[in-house]
Amino acid sequence: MLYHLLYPLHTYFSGFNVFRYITFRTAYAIITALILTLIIAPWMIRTLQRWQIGQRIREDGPKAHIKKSGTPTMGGVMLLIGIIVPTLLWADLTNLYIWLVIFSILSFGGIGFLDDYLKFIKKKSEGLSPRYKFGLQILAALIIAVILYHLPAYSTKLSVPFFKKITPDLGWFYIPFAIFVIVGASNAVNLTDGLDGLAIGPFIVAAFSYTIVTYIAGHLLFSEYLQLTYIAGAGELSVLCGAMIGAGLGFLWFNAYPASIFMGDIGSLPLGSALGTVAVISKHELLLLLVGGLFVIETLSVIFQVASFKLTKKRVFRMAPIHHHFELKGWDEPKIIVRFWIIAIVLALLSLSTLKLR
Ligand code: 57M
Repeated sequence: MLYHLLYPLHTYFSGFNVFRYITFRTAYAIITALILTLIIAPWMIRTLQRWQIGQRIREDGPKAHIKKSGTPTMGGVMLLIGIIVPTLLWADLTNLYIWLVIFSILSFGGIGFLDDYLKFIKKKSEGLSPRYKFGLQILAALIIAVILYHLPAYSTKLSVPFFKKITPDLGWFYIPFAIFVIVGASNAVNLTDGLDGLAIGPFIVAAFSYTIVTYIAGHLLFSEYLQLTYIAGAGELSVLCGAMIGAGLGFLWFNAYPASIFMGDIGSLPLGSALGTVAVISKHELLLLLVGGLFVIETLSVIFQVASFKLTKKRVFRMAPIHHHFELKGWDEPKIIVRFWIIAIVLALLSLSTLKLR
C-alpha cells in the first residue's frame, strides 16, 4: 500500500523514489513484521491462556514433553498477521503472485485453524480427519496451480538444480506436480513442529533463501547471468519472504526453548504452503528439497518408519519423526534443536550455491 501511496510522490520529493526498490521494501517488511509480531505475542499468549487453549500432550510421546502440557497453542495467528500485514504495507498489490501466496497462507491457515479448533476448543483429540485435512489442502493447492497454469507468461518447464540445460516441460502434469510441492511442504513443516523452535528456525532459513531466489528470478540481468528462468514480477515475492523472516524471528523469540507458545496447525500448515507456493511461482520447486532439506529429512524419517513397521514389524528409529529418536537417545531438547538448525543452515547455503553451480 505504501508503495502505491508514496512512490508516486517522488515527482515532488525525490526521496520517495526509494519505494521503487524491492530491496528497500523487503528490508522494511522484515523490520515491520518483527516489530508487529513482538508486539502481538505477549497479548496473544495472555489471551490463549485466558481462553485455556493449551496443548494437550500425548501419552505415547517422549516423557520429557509432559511438562509442556497446557502451553498456549494456535500461536500461528500472530505469524499470519505478522506476514500478511507487512506484505500489504510494503508490496506492490497489483502483483498477482503476492495474492496467490496470501491465498495459500489464508487457505492453509484456515485448514489448520479448523483442525486446532476441533482439537483444542471442541476437545476432539484427533481434530480434522486426515481425509478432510488432505482433501481441503489439495483443493486449495489445485486453485493455485490452475491459476498459475493458465497465466500466459507462466512456464510449465521444470528447472533442475545443478543442471541448467535440463528443463523438462511438464505440460498439464505441472498442475498435480505443483499440488504435490505445496501440500508436501505444508505437511513437512507440520511434522517438524515437534520441539521448541524446531520448525520456525529452519523456516526462517528457508524464507531467507527464497528472498534471494525470488529477487534473482525476477531480475532480468541477474537471472540471465545465472542462466535461471526469468519470471517477470517474481521479485516482488522478496517482500513477502522478508515479512516471513521478520514474523518468524518474532515468533521464535517466544517459541525458543522453553517455549511460551506453540504455533499449532494454524501456523505450521500455512508456513509450509507459503514456502511451497513461492518455490512453484519462482520455478525453483526442486531447490526446495535442499532449501527445506530439514523438513524433507523429518518427513522421510516418518515414511521409512511407517514403511519398515508395516513391512517388517520393526522400527528404523526409536520414534519418528527423527527429532524424537534423538530425544529417546537421551539428547537434551535444546541440543537437538540447535543441531537441526545448523543442518538447515548448511543445506540452505548449499542450495544457494546451486544458483551459480550449474
Ligand atoms: C504434528 N505435532 C506435535 C503443537 C504444534 C504420522 C505421525 C508421524 C504423525 C505425528 C503427528 O502427530 N504430527 C502432528 C506434530 C505436537 O505439536 C503440536 O502440533 C503443532 C504442529 N502441528 O504447534 O501445537 C507436540 O510437539 C511438541 N512441540 C514442542 N514444541 C513446539 O514448539 O515441544 C510442538 C511445538 C506438542 C509438543 O509435545 O504436543 C507432535 O509431536 O505431535 N506423530 C508424531 O509426531 C508422533 N510420532 C509417532 O507416533 N511415531 C510413530 C509412527 C506414527 C511414525 C512411530 O515412531 O512409530 C510423536 N508425537 C507425539 N507423540 N506427540 C510421538 C508420539
